[in-house]
Amino acid sequence: GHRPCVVWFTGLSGAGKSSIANLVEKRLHALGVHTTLLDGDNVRHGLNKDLGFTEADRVENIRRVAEVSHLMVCAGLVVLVSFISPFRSERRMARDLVEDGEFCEVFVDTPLEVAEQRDVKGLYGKARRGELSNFTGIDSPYEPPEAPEVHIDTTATDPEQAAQQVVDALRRMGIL
Ligand code: GGZ
Repeated sequence: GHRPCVVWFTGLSGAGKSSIANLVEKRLHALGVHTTLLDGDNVRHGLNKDLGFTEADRVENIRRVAEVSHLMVCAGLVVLVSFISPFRSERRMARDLVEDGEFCEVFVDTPLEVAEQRDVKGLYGKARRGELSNFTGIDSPYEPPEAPEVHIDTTATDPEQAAQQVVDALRRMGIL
């Protein structure tokens, strides 16, 4: 058996949060763990489709995601959450909604230069050209976690190794 928890991935656009979260989910399924994954793709097109990328909208985006995560933890799931979630105060709020030891913050640490260099979706280019405003790292802030349960340096760790680090942390925490 396993205990429910929130695994909260934070990092810049293009840092690799969703890739790692998907690999963690695969590993958890292989262990028979019931999971759910919340990310921009399934939340910003539905529940949060009224929200954009101003500071107020990001705060509300994360507040709703934190509340949904809480509900899903109460239903017994391991909830994988993958959003930039740029502000410490909202990540703190998400943590405080669940019991002690039920929140695993994963900092997917990719330097801005590296994410911008990759620019998989061309969004950094648009932001630099002024075609997209309030872009995280360009003209909107990102506050790195001070004491995450897992800190992944993606310049030195491939996604499979990163996923293993998260699973190891869940073991240490007594979730698995
Ligand atoms: C940051 C933006 C923006 C702006 C669109 N700033 O790399 P992606 O495309 O797939 O992930 C980014 C995603 C960020 O949404 P989140 O809900 O995770 O953000 S937050 O937690 O701050 O609310 C990016 C895309 O949306 N995107 N415009 N201006 N990312």
